[in-house]
Formats: sequence, structure tokens, C-alpha cells
Amino acid sequence: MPYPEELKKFIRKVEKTRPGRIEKRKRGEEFPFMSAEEREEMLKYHPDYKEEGRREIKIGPNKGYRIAHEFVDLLEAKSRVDPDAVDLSQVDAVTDVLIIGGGGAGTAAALLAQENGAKVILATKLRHGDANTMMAEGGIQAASKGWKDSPYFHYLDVMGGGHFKNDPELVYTLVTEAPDLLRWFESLGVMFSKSPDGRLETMHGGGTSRKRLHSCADITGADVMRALRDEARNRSQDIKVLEFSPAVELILNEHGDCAGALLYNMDTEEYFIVKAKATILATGGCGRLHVQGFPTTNHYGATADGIALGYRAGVKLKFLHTIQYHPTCAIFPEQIEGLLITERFRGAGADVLNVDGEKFVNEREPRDVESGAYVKECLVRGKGVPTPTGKLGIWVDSPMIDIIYGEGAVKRLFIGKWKIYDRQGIDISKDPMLVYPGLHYQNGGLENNANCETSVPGLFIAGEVTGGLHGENRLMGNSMLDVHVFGRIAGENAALYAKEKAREAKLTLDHVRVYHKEMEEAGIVTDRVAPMLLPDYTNPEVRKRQLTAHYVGTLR
Ligand code: MEZ
Repeated sequence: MPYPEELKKFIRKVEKTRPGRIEKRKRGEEFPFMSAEEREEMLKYHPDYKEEGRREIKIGPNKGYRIAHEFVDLLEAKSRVDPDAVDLSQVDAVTDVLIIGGGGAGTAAALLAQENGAKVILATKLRHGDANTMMAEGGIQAASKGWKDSPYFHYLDVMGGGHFKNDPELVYTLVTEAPDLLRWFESLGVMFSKSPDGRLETMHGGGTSRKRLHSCADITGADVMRALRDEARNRSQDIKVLEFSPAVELILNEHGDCAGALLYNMDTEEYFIVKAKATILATGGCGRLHVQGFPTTNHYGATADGIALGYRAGVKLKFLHTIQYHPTCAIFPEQIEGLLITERFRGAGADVLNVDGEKFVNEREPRDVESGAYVKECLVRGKGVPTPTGKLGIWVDSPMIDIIYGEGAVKRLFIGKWKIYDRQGIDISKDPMLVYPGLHYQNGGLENNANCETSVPGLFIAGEVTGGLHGENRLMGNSMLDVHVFGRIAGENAALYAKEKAREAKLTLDHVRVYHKEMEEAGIVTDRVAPMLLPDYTNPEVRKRQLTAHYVGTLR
């Protein structure tokens, strides 16, 4: 739907302030960054800091920890199966390494496990590549320009972004492995955006002290996933991919080691058992929990399944009290609500503006601060742009990019986004986009170390399901880095574990029995089951929240 007249009148205010803003840009005048104290103050408007949004979990290794109600609901839920009804002597498949999740982390893990001699089964809930990785837009951080940047500066930025609460060892691994990861991607055929002399293009992201964001236009994740998936499919002798086969429970053995998983065939509605010497959880994030009713940028299957599976098996949670709300998600037109408007727009020079067409925050504050500022502008200062359906938004002035880089720049640099808006009758090289923060990333998750090991022997984890690396706030471009750096490490270490350490013993689901008993003792009476697998949009409570752009896009 093109912008209606009631929004066009606000767009005219944006147009009116544009020449003055361009002049200031030419003079190098920036909206000032906040001081540390001002940032602290601004965070009060961030949804994570809303105490009534969370409650204590009553059971499991983190009993007493306050996290979002939606996570507690997921963890205070029963298994989808009755452990007494599962015959663990009937094993359907045996493998060295079972990988649960077919996004970037899972697929990178599969490749490295195979290269280290393992036979691999990769089980994924939807199609191979239906994952948040595929939807990543803005890029990947790596200190690739030695003379201006180094892993040292990258390290400091990551720690600062995470409020210095991050696990330092994980951060060290992330930043030192980053340049090699880019080389690996290129060897697999990922096509990064480059300048005419062949050097990687770089850009600033929120909270980065150097330009180190690399991308494939604004469809970085799609290109990375294409290359990884092709490579995994080329190795089909050793890597078997099971689509529409989510895990519903981890299986342990009598030593307490992880020994595979109970999977569910979504086509036939049958359960089946995969026994494995090592298992990797790479199930991704949680956007479809719609925490506090927020729309999401995440793919349809992002229901935090791995959190439920790992926690029940005894793995602790870390930093799950913080969730990332991406500042710029489409709020209008409603058909694309939740659509990610990549931070690259702001990195490239698009101003963010209130209802008067005025700037109110620097576009490159860390994400949590930036989101807090938008919430404050709309809900406290009364400066949000009202949408025809009663919501409030902030402008991202994308036409600035054509003015700065020359006509056609928006279409060239942001072809993915340009096309989606074009379908709605909006040309974002001429008109700005209306946004509001949306649920984007799970900053925390299950606890791991830099070898991707968990407290359960034989259980490795990688990617968004983990917690510790990003502390309390992830910086842009570090998720594409995280999932692939640690996906590779998990794959290699799981293969070595399978070869050298795995112990044979009887399979058991006793941990599920113990968990159910703990629920009973805590007085939790519920018919909820977890993992959720898919969001239930037939439920009016869930439907009220929203369908996102990705969903609409798929139907189109
Ligand atoms: O890392 C991200 O989440 C990212 C790069 C998102 C974006 O704005 O494009």
C-alpha cells in the first residue's frame, strides 16, 4: 500500500528538514553520541528493563532467575512425549555427529565435522536454510584491514557493546577467528561486495570504533547460506540432511552423556530416534515467542526449541534476561510489520527522524541504547509518527543515500529492501521508511565454553542458542560471525569427541522424568508443552501479536 495522505503530510516535514541535514553532513557535523551516563539513563526505556515483563523460573539449574514470561512459559512446560511411552531400544539411525538445526551454525558445523572424519546427520525443523542466518542483511564484522583495524579494537567494541559482561574467552575466539572466516567464506563462493580495486567494502555499525562491517549488498545471510548449503549437499555421502524433522527431546545415556535425540517427522507425524556419539544443538533464536508482544524479524521456526531441550538436560542459562530489540523494523505498511530494516541504512547515512522531521539520537549508538531512544521518543516525548492503524513510528530517511552516493545508490546497495517496498507501492529511494523496535536476537542462551562444550558431555552448542559471548547486548554483524566461527569449532570438536571420547551405554530419558517431577513438586500445573516447534497463529492471543514480513513474503 503506498503511503496514504495522512502520512504524506509527515513526509513533507522530513523533506523540509533534509537540505539542512545534508548541509550539516557536508560540514561533518554529527548528532552527538551519548555519554556513558546518558546511555544508562536511556536504557530505562528499553523493554528488557521493564520488571513486569519477567518473572522467576521455579525449576531447573537456574531456579530463581528472572527472565521474560515467554521464556518461563517455555521452560515450565512438559515434554511433548511421555518418556515411559518411548522405546529407546528401537533406534532408527546411528551416526557419529547429530546436528540439530540447519541454519548457518548447524551447516558450518556439519562441514567441519565431516572434514574431521565424522558421518553426520543434520536434522532441521523446516527446510535446510530456513533460519535467521538466511535473513541476515547488514553483514559480518571482521578486522580485515590490518593497517586501520585489528582484533584488538574489535574485542574492545564487543566488550563495550555487551556492557563488559561478556565472557572474555569467547570474545577473544570470536575476534581472532574472524578474518579467517571471511577467507573460508570466499573459498566456498560467497560473493562479498567489493570496491572496483577488489578490496572488501567496509562500513560502520552501531557501537563500532572502526569500519569493519562486510556484506553481500543487503542480502548477506542469503548468500552465505546458499554457499554453505551447496557445499553440504555436495558432501551428501557423509552429511545426511533430514528436513521437517525437529528434535523434541535430547537423549542421554546412563553415564549422563548426550547420546542423540528424539526427532519428529512433521510429514508423517512419527517420532524417531537418532543415536549419536556427539550431538550439536544449533537451533537458533526466539523471535516467534513475541516477547512482550513485539513483532519480530525472525524466521517462522524461531521458537527457542534448543533452550527448552538443553535446559531440561541440565545445561545452565546465561544472559537470557536480555533480548535484542532491533531499533529499525518496519511498522508500516502493516503487511510488512517486523521486517528488518538493516542497520546499514544508518551506517550509509540515512538519518532517523521524529514526527517533526528532526534528529533526536545519533544513528550509531549501540542497539539497546538506540532502541531505548526510539521508545522514549514515541511513548514519552510524544514525537512518534502516528500510523493509520494507531501505532507509532520513527522515520529512516533512506532517500539521503541517493543524495550522498548518487542516484540509484539505494537500489544498488539495498536491492533486497527496495524490492520488498516496491511491491507495497513505495519507492524508498524517494520516500523514507517508518520503523519501530522489534524482536531480533536472543543475546543470551545456554552456557558453553570456547570449545562449544556444555556441562553435558557429548553435547555441543553453537550460534544463537548459546549465551555469554555478547554479554547483555550484541553489536551488529557479530551474529553472522558468532554462528559461523562457533559452528565450525563445534563441528570439529564434536567429531573429535565422537572419535576419542564417546562412551557406549544404555539410552535413557530419565532427565525428562526428573524434570516433570520437579515441575510437580513446584506446583506447576499446566498443559503447555515444549519445544513449541511452530508459533500458533490460530491462537487469538498469538495472532494478535502479528504476522511478519518474512511470512507475508513467502506467501507472495
Ligand atoms: O547483526 C545484525 O543483526 C545485523 C547486521 C542486522 C542488520 O541490521 O542488518
